[in-house]
Amino acid sequence: MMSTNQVNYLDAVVLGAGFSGLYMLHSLREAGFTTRVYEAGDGVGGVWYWNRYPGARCDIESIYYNYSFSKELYQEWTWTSRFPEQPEILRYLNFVADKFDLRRDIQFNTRISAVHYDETSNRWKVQMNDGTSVTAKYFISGAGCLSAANLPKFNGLESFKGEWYHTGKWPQEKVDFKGKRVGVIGTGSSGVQAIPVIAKEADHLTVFQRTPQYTMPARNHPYASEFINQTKANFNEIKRQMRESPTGNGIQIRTISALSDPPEKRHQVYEKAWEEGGYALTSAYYDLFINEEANHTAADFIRSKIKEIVRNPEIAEKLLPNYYFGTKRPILDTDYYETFNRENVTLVDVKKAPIVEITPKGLRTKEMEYELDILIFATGYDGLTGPLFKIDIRGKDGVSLKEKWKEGSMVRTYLGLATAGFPNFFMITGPESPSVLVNMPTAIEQHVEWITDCLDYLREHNVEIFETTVEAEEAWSKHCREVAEMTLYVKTDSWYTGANIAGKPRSFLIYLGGFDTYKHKCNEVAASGYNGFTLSIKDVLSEKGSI
Ligand code: NA7
Repeated sequence: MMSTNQVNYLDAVVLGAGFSGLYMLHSLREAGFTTRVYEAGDGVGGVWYWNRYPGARCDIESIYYNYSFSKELYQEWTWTSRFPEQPEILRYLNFVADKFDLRRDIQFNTRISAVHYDETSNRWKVQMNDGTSVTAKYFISGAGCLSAANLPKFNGLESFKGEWYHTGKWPQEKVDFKGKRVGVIGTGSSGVQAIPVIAKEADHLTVFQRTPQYTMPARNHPYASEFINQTKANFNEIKRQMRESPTGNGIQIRTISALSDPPEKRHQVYEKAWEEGGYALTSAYYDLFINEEANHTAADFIRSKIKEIVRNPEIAEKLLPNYYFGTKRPILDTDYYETFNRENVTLVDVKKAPIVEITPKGLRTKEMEYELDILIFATGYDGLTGPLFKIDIRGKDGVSLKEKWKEGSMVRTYLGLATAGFPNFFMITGPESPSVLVNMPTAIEQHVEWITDCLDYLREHNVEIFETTVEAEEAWSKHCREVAEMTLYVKTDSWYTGANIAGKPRSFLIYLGGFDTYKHKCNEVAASGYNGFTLSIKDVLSEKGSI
């Protein structure tokens, strides 16, 4: 049941009812904080509520892509297959909401539009789009990393007579492709997942590809009941793998270099990984994303697979990627390259002949016009900072987060959890935390638990204002950039670097030092009594250590 009763004051306001918001609510409520979640959608799920496009599924194995905080929950829920589809993940999150009776403290259909810090009362004033507002001591963002859809500016879109959709804002009703001429712009994870499914149903599918991608077979399969039983019996070990590994998802990265194996042996390793499916190939050698030569070996292998699978050599050629493998998110697919062997699928290279405009009848590139009934934008997201910038968040002196982080790509956070000038504000999986490059539910649980422990500490020590210092965030941001510079990730334009959004300053906003290392650092900070933060009791500002 949806909660609508108006409240005036809360200990904590949480934005969003996805993986982050649901656990944050549960955790804070258990710790005795009055908490409410505000959610724009009419149900729980966050990114899994909005991403309903055909073929949408997770690229992390389901037995790891879930919460590990409750053994009972893990025993009660049963995944049906290796890589869960969107409806199943959404059912899981609804199950969680019901099990922990979360809905009574979630206000749906309510978008938070502005959040302003009032320095006289040391409280956040949270403004909703329906005109109501609430005051809270803490503001916690569970906005996620990929929730601000990117719809690039295409001239003439408003003139299009057909239907059009963005994969990140898919309608609840089924979109019928039967007998239709469909166009898909974009071949990232969303496009690659949707294309094979739509191709089977549509009369004709035209794929507008700007950058060919590396994608690997997911090899999804239903789980046998013995496997599920064994997994549930091994809960403690699964939890340990999630919470204590560099990736947070049980994937073991082999500790040898791709260059230490002779070519035939390496080929066998890659073949085996290709057959195993999932991210086995990305973890075949430890240096694939830090050594150019090592990277080339994996890239060459995938290119050879594309040429093997795609029968028409001209089409295969167009599908060959030529950036560093893995530096745009590596994709898992089901029959993606095979789809280009179908008679009803056309691949258009829009790097060679760019899109000029959307017309009433379809889409015109520099070369020709394509007539379409349905146009799908699989054009991605304004990642990491985009979800936060959708809200007018203002800290001390009325400075907005957007203003603070705008100048010369000056995103600065301490541990991706907090930013100076914004007291009592926490970001779950914020910029400069490991977030999207580890298993998201694991990253989320770690942040939620750290924040809950922190609030508990602040309550116990009568702390009114908790704020990171400029020095701490400068040092952390510098460290993040230095780690990123040691990798190949920074050499490619991608949503990781912000390069996919026109005018967005380029910087790498994900901590690449590994989840285990990161968690250790966060724990150290907490154990020190929050080194790097200023804690103020009532009106007396005191550096850490003086409380
Ligand atoms: P992505 O991975 O950002 O992919 C977006 C795709 O759209 C990509 O192929 C882009 O080409 C293409 N694109 C974007 N703008 C344009 C324009 N103007 N013209 C033509 N093509 C364009 O988003 P996804 O939704 O697929 O995946 C996002 C994440 O969700 C994914 O990484 C997983 O973590 C889950 P480009 O490569 O920029 O040339």
